[in-house]
Amino acid sequence: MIEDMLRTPAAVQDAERHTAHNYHPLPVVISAAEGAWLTDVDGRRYLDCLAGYSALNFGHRHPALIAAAHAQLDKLTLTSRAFIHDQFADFCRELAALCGKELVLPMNTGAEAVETGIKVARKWGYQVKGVPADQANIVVAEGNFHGRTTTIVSFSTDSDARADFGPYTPGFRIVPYGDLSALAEAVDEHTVAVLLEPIQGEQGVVVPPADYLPGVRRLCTERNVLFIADEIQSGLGRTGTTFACDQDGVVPDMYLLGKALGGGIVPVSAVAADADVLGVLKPGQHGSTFGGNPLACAVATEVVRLLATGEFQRRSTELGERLHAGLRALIGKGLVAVRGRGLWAGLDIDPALMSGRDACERLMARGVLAKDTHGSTIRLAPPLVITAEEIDHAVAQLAAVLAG
Ligand code: IF1
Repeated sequence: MIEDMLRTPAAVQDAERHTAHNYHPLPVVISAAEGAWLTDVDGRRYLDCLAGYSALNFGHRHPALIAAAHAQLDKLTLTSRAFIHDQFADFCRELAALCGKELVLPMNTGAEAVETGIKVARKWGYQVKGVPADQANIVVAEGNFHGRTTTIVSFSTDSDARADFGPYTPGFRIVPYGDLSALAEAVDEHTVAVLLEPIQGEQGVVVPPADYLPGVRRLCTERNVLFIADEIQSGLGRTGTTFACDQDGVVPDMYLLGKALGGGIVPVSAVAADADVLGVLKPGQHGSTFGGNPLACAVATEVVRLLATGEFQRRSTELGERLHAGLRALIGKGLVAVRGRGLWAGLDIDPALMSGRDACERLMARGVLAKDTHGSTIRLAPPLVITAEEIDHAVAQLAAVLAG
């Protein structure tokens, strides 16, 4: 029974006893995983429809990624950037090629990539564009999620993410997402960058109008402003193309990457851009202890090679059509809206029926794990190794939950 599944097992109570409560996880304790499937401490299996918020695009413990990690663990794991190591050149060259950019700056978490992008854009603004000292502004979108550092939450419009973390970092302007005229209005001679998610993940997998990203690209080119695309969640195959920007034929000046770049094994993030942008950084001006470490590079290079085959992008496109067709059939049967691209969907459940959290708890009782974003919205983002039959199974469980 659902009640049995949702009682707080001892293992959950134990995990929660000694930690800050900055999350409200589903009452499940995972002990093993493979591909698209998770197993909890009691041996129950769940289909993973969150994939670590798109950090597990290649599934849990992809054999090629695990092999790359094992091989590197037996050789060299960390040098710091004070020295060079033999995994670094391949990682930077192959990731730069995947992005069509000249240079890569490796970091660890997505937020670090975002912070790096902000610092590089500001320095580029002062040293290349000629913006007066400390006058740079960056335009961002309402509903953004770019991480949780104090600078990043300074421009968040989510009160939970922002409240009581002041004083806030200045230099950011917030405009409605998808509104080109508001963006044109906000960009002035001191604007150094526009920072956007090509599809807003936490806001509920919000896809902008078809002319938006091309319009942003044109505006940034015309006004000599850097277009920074945060592809940390939307990138690396999730939407059916390598980058979400590819869907609209748009190439940003800077890609921010993370999550799946680490293969679901190690935290790896990176900024990719041409030398006229990333070249503003000189030794001693930016860095990180673990950024670009040998283990991270070995795994991430294998991730880039998996993406270079195009297999995961094809799967996301083809299986994404199956997923979205199945979900659209539920509109009017408990769903009020479905958004997304590829194997990424935001579902608005009729609020009169249940909350997103309720739906996720009921899905858990049926062996499917997903995550609500806000209110009665849930996101589905399974590993790209999911099969057609597993997609049908997940949609069937959702239909049963909605049918009560
Ligand atoms: C949490 C959300 C998702 C991101 C984009 C940068 C980052 C993220 C587009 C920062 C991270 C994570 C953070 C995690 C849950 C998850 C999340 F719910 F918070 F908003 F996916 F939507 N840009 N998103 O999505 O990357 O520093 O975390 O590596 O903080 O709860 P990070």
